[in-house]
Amino acid sequence: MGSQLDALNQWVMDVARLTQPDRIHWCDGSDSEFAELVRGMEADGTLLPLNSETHPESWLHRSHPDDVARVEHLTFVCTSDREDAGPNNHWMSPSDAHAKMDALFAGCMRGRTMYVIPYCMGPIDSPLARCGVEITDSPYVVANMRIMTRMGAAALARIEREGRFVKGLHSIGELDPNRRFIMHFPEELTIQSYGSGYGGNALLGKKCHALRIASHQARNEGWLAEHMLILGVENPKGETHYIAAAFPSACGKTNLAMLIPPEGYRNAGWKVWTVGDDICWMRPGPDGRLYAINPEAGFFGVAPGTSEKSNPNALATIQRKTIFTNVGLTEDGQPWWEGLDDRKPAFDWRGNAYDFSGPAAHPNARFTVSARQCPSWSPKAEDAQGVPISAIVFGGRRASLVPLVFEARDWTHGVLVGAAMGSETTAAATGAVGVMRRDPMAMKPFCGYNFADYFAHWLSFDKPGANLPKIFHVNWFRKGTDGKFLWPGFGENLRVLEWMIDRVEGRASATDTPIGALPKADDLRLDGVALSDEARRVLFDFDRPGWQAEIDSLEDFLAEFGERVPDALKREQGRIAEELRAS
Ligand code: SAT
Ligand code: MN
Repeated sequence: MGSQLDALNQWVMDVARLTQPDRIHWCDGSDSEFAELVRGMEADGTLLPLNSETHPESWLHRSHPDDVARVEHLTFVCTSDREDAGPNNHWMSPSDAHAKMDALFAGCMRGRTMYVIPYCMGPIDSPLARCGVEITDSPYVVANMRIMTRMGAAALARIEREGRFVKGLHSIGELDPNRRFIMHFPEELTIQSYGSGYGGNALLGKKCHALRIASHQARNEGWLAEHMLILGVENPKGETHYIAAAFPSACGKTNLAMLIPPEGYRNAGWKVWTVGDDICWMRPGPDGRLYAINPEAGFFGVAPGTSEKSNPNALATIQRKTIFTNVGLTEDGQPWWEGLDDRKPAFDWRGNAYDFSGPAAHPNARFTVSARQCPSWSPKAEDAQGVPISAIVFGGRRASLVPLVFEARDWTHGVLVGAAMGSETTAAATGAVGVMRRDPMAMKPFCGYNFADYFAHWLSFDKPGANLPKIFHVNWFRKGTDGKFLWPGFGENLRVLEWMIDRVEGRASATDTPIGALPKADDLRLDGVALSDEARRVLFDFDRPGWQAEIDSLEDFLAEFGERVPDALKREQGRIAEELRAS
């Protein structure tokens, strides 16, 4: 024994030789270690303690103003064959990338402490969980990783047992956008990230490991690593269905995962349980169903827009022991963001006196908090075997064309529906906001290999013995002629989930169309929802000419991935195009 830890020790020593830290600290994940880290960060201003009466054990972190979101143009997948990364990724050869990163990392930790963070993605005893080690010079990253992952001694013990772990090396460097790269080496199970302290770039267990590297591992090992929330819907009979849903960043995954049923449903005994709000790892179980775990232990949620109305569970969750990043501040030291309430903040996210000229919180301001603090946290979220998934949902922000909900006719069609996902961009990544782009399965920024191979991998789950979930598509963001959202969203989304579960159970009606099975307004339980005539019409409408154009543009999109696109997917696209023309 010990040889695996020897490999880890050797790597840590190699990194130390390259980066030249003053000190090395192995993180054990203890409370006292966390307290010590926080003391240091309070002393140097990295963390500002918030009002301890309203927000005990909570802090504000103000990032560098140029370091507030993921940087997709600086994020690379470095496979030996460029084709394996695919047109969906920026690519660099592993040798070029290593040379570039070695030069950046050389001596970068001088005067700093190097932290070694063993972590486990998923319940520590779960066969679906996977381990990693992140080396970083940022105590802010350590504190966040402690909340977001199972970090410390137990993870180290599992690594010693298993041997295999993902190696992540991170330095904030100079926080210079011109010296910033997020590199992935899937063939080496390695991540190297330099020059950013922002969540998706720096908390390497999250998007870098649990999606980009894990998607590659999942393909080799026969499972799925997805950008999906997981929730349980419990009906008055006490039966719970679990649903996994993929939406692009900042499109309401956290809100849906923590949904509070409308009053009538609550009184009747409906409950929604949160299993995860961002990432889902799924694999087929012995009964052929897909079983899912949430590899994370916390939420890194978008603060702006979170309110008593939009997400009371999130608000309750972040009342204590929370790290806020880039929110505004009230006079008495409480965190504040647009959409929270009508108080006026005293300081903006940069720490300047608030002058009402723009938003006080950065639009991508975040909270980091342990999932266990969430009132709707599912007892099943810690289950080593995961939860069985009854339905998979795809969705995006689409102001027009796409109806509130429809159901794919089978798995292959569902994979095409996922591949066709489009959404307007958000502040979660740098770049223009509100531009429509294709974001297959909400994985455009996160799939660690060629999308064509990824689609083939999805299709491969449809085999004898499989008992796969039904696949649906939703659009909460359809707008009316007045430019306002037609669907009230939030808790009312449960009505759509109820229809899906009834479809799974064979109880609900829908009309077959070329794009899938579409409910009429009367097929959903809409009692008490104030919907305009326009909403009742448009949300359940199938716009044939609009869909013809959409499906034609899908053909062009698939063609971008060339010969590797599975024939079954092209045939499915062709079938729909044909049906749209014919009827
Ligand atoms: O990538 S993050 O984890 O920072 C959040 C997101 O964009 O989904
Ligand atoms: Mn996300």
